[in-house]
Amino acid sequence: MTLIATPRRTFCALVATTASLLAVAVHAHTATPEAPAAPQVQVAATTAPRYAAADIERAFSFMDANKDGRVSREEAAGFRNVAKHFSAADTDQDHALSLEEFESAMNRPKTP
Ligand SMILES: [Ca+2]
Ligand SMILES: [Ca+2]
Repeated sequence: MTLIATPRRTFCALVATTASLLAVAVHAHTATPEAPAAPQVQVAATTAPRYAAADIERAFSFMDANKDGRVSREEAAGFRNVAKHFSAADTDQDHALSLEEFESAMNRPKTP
């Protein structure tokens, strides 16, 4: 009895195991569709001013040694980064930076 029953039981177990393996395989294959990519939430940080207006004004008046409301090239000379970008910041080409010019230069998005 046992000599006959044992192989059959083994066979049945093997079939059951194979079936469940197949089921798992099929399930794994069908149940994982490509999940749609989560929408990338663009943080508004790229458009928000990088410097607060108060900080801009403080820096501007610090550079504006003669307090005429403009930063001349001479006044900017002591500030390496400002001097370096002076021409680009001086959009009206009057050889002085207004607060508006300075502010827009400071908050201009960096281009690679
Ligand atoms: Ca000045
Ligand atoms: Ca100017």
